[in-house]
Amino acid sequence: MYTIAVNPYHCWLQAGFKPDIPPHLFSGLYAESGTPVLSQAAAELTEGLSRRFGTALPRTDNAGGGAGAGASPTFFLGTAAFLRDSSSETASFTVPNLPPEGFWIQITEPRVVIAGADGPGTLYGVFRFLSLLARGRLTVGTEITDAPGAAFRALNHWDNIEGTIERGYAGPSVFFKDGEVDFSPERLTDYARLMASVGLNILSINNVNVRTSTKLISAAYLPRVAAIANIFRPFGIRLMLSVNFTAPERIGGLDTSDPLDPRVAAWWQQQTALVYRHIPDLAGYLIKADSEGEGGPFRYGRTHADGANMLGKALLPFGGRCIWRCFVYNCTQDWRDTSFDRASAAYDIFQPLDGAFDDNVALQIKFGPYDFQVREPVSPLFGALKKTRCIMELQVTQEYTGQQIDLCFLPWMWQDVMAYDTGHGATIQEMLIRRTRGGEAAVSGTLEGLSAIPNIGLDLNWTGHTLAQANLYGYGRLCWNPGISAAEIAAEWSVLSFGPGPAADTVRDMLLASYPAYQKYTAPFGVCFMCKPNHHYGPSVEGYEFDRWGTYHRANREAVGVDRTKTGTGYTAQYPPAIAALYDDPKRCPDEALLFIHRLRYDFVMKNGKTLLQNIYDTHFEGYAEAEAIAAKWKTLQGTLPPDVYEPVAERLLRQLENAREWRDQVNTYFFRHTLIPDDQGRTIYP
Ligand code: GCW
Repeated sequence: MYTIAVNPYHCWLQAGFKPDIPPHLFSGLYAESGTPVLSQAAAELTEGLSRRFGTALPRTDNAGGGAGAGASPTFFLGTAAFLRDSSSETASFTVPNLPPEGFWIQITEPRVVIAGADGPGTLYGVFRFLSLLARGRLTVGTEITDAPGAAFRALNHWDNIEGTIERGYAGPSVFFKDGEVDFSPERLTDYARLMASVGLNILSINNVNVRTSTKLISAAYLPRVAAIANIFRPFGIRLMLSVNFTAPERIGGLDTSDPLDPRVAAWWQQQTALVYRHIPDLAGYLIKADSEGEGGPFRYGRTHADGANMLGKALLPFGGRCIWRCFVYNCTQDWRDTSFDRASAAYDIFQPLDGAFDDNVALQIKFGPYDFQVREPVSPLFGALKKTRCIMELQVTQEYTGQQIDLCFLPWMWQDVMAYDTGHGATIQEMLIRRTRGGEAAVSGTLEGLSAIPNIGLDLNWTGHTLAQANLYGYGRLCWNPGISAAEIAAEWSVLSFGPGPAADTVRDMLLASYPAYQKYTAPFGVCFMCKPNHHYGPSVEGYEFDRWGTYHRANREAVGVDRTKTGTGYTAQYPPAIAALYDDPKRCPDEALLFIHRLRYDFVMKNGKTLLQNIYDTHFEGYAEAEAIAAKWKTLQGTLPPDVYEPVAERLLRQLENAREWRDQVNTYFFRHTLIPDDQGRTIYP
C-alpha cells in the first residue's frame, strides 16, 4: 500500500512524511520577521512541518505570540546578518558568507539553523530543509551551503485574458477569465509556493502574443494585476508583463509606434510610470516583436536595438528591465525557395546588434534555432553575443513533446543543453553560473538566467498529466543548479511526489526512459517538424513541407534533410570554427543533429555501421517498444496508488501508445514508400 496519501494537487509538496531527526530539535522556533518574505519563510517552515510531517514547531519569539513564547528555542531562522547579530539571543552563530539568495543549513545536536543571505535566501533555505527532510537526507551533523546558479529564474505564461492558454494542456488560465483578471487567491498562493519551493523568482502572466491583453497596462486593469503581484511578493517572486509593441497605436491613441518618435517614447514613459504606481517592484516587460504577426520596430524601419532601448529607457527609472525575445523570423516563406534558411534568422538579426543594447535590456533566446523541437542544436547566439545580456528560453509546456498526453521528461534534454560547450570559452552551464558567482561585476556577455513557458492550468493536478509536474519541478531545479542531472531531478521528484519506496523508483525509471522513447518514435535525427500543423500533436510527415513556416525536410526518394553546412545554407558558419567543423562533417556530427545539419542519402552509413534508413526504422520500432515498457511499468503500481492518481495516468499512457504507433508507422511507411528498401528485420511496414 502507498505510504503517503498522494494528492496530485500538492505536487512535490506532499504530506505524510515521517521526519527522522530528533524531535527535540523541533521544540521551539526563533525566527526573524520584519519583511513579508521573512515572515513567509517562518510560516512556510511551521506550516510545512505541520501539514507535511505532522510536526509542530512552536515559536518562542514574539512573532509567534503563542504556545512556545518564552521557552528556549532549538530552531533558528533568519538572515545571516540577523543570526550573527550579537544583540539577539543567537549571538554565537558563525554563519559563512553567502552569495545573494543563498542559504546555510546546519544541524547540530542542540539545534537547527537556517540562515539566508537575504529574505529570499532564507525562504529557499526553508524549502530545501523541507525537501531534504522528506527525502530522509537530514541528520545531526548536516551542514549545507547553497545558492542559485542562475540569477534570473522565470516562468513566462502564454495565458490570454480570455482565460485560454496558447499551447496550454492543463485547463484554463489561473490568472484570467472571460476578458478579466480573475483568479482564486488560494490557488495563486499555492502556485507561488510551488514556484518558490524550487527557487523561481520571476513570473510573467500574459501571453507574448499580447493581443487583447494589451490593456493590462491601463488604469482599469492594473489594480487587479497588482493584486496578483501582492500574492507572489512574499514568496520572493516579481511579476513581469508581456507588452504589445504597437500599444501606442492600440490603446494610446497615437498614429504610430515608431520607437524613435518622441511621442511614442513619451507615451511609454508615462504608461510605465502608471504601471509602477500600481506595481512598484514589477520586474519589467517581456516583448515578442516582429514575429508571427506581432508588430515591432521593423515595421517602422528601425532596428530591434532601437525598439528594445526605447522600452528599456521607459523602465529604467523604476529599476525595470526589458526582456526582448529573439524569436524573429520570416513566417511567410516560399517553400520553393531553398536559398533562405529560417534556422539562421535569429543570429542574422541579432548578432550584428551585439553591444547596441542598453544595460537593462536582455535578449531572450530559444534554446535552439527553430522552435522547441524534441532535439535541436543549441542556438549559435549563446556565447556569440559578447556585449549583450542574454536569457535562454525553454518550454516546459509540451507543445511539440507530447502535449502532456505523452510522458516526456524534459530535463533529459535540458541537461545536454546545459552541458553544451558553446565554443566561446564556456558551456551554457558555466555561463549561467559565472554570472552569479562573479556578482554584480560580471555583467555583459553572460547568460543571466532562464525563462520557460510553464505547463500549468486550472486542472486539479495543475499539469493535466500528473507526471508532467516533474518537468516544472525539473525546470526550477535546473535554474537553481544548471549542473544537476536528469537522474537526480527524477529521483528527487519521485520521492517527494510518491514517498520513499518502490513506487518512487518505478516512477523515476519511467521518467528517465520517457525522453529517449519520445525522441525515437517522432521525427528522426533532428529533422524536426513532422507534426500536425497548427496544434502540433501527432505525426504529419509532410505537414509543414509545402507551407510558409520555413521548416522543411525536403525528403525525396534519394535523400532527406536540409544541407546547412558551408556547402549548403551556411548556417553552421554561425558557430565557432571547431563546432562548425564538427557539424559540417556528417561522420562526426552528433546523431541527434544529423538531419538538422545535413541532407543525406538513405544509404549513408551512420556511426553505428547501419544505414540512415535502417536507423530510422530501428529507432521507430524501439521508441514504440519503449513506450510500451513505460506503460507496463505504471501498471505494476495498480492497487498501490489511490485510483484517482493511478487511473488518469494509465489512461494517458494508453493514448501515448496510440500516438507512438501512428508516429512509428507513418514515419517508417513514408520512408519505405520513397525507397522501397525493406526493414532488415522484416518487421511490419505498410506498403
Ligand atoms: O512555438 C511557437 C508557438 C506559438 C508561440 C511562438 C512563440 C506564443 O507555436 O504558439 O507563440 O512559438 O514562441 O512566440
